[in-house]
Amino acid sequence: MKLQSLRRTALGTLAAASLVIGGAVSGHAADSPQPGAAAEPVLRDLAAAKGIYYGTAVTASKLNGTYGAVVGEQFDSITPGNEMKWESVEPTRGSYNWSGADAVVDYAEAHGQKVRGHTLVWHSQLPGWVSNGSWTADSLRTVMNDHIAAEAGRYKGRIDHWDVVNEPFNEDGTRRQSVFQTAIGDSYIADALRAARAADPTAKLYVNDYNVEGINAKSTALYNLVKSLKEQGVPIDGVGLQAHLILGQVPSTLQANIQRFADLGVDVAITELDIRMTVPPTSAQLTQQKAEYKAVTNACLAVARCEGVTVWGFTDSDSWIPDVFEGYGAATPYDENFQPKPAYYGIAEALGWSDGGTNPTGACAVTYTVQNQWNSGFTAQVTVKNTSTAAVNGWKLAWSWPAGQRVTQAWNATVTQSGTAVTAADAGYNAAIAPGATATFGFNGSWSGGNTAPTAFALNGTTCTA
Ligand code: 9MR
Repeated sequence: MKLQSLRRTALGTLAAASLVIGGAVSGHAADSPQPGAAAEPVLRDLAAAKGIYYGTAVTASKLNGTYGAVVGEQFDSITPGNEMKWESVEPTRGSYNWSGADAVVDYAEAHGQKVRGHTLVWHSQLPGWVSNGSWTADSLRTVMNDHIAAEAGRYKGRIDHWDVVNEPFNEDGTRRQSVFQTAIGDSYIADALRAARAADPTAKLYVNDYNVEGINAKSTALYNLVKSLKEQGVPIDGVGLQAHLILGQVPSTLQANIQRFADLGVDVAITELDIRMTVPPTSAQLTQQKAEYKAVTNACLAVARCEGVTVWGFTDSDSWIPDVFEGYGAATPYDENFQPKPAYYGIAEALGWSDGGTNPTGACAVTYTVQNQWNSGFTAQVTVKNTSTAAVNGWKLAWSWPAGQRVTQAWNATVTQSGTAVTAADAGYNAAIAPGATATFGFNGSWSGGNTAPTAFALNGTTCTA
């Protein structure tokens, strides 16, 4: 809360952002910004200046400490990851538990954020009394409408966007055979939208789905649904493209797809963006992920009716990916220690941020020297040279270990490691590197089996010559 009030002043924005970025790492000297240091980007402010929002899914119980501070600082929309789902709020018929959902809405209001309500009607995370009930069309429609009236009604006027219906389609564009589809039939979507409009007339009502980011059979089915709902006068305001993407597979038709929905007269949002990769990530993968986060953000910015982007968890420590896709992870813009990854800077760059001369061309050279090595440990020195013509003001140098080494102690930089991915951040007093100048830091590490040197380094998200 303190951070939030701080960020409302020009100086406060810089101070608070640095505090959050540095705050995860003990003793990061950048807690007080250095004179002349480039401001770390603040995604919510950058997004607002571009006319969109930038959001994240959150876990209500984590909204404190560094996690809560980053959410408040960086995002202007939040989506409860699980707390508004049917099984969470109405585990038995007519008896409600609003604690998690209330916490998210209260947090958003305290931090000047929008709320994306998620989700009213979905086949998954549905309590057994609904999914296993024996229903007629009328009896399930009543239950569904009552649920919508209770939940959307409780938060009336406080929710900006509702994912009213989630994931109604199969991959081939046929309707998913959920309990709602089988008991009520095709009309359940229109019924749900009408009930949501009645319960909360000011919330924008969305239908949300995955694998509908590019133009394909599923997104075309969604397109035809929206078209027909519009023709029938059913209240539908927007389409949510979840965007659970795989590195290297951002659909080339993303922008065209957003545009065709916009042309139907509805808004569009990217609602659950993450870009997963095999773990541990290499610095080349993280650099590619940066480009892909940037591309997705740019696709939204390119279409006037794209309202905003929500990442599905902002930190790798709060992502569903590792639990569901074995061998995959690193899908979000911050690492597990709340350190911004190159992806974060990719988003910021799409939103118009530039680091005011912080190595815009990525021209840098790194010398890595093992100075001393013993049976299980070693000491290394790293020198980063700014080979560009612009000053570097604040730096992070990333690399990944080829042989599973671990950094145990560092000097002249704050070093964090997640899996084999290492980030060395300037120590404050050495944040500025003039053109042609260098910064040097060192560390002790442990090794076993082999101690081969890293092959690639990236300075502030762009690759250096090694
Ligand atoms: O992030 C959610 C995770 O914590 C839950 O375990 C999971 C259960 O299905 O749901 C996740 O969120 C999903 C979202 O509600 C709808 N789109 C897919 C998301 C990832 O599974």
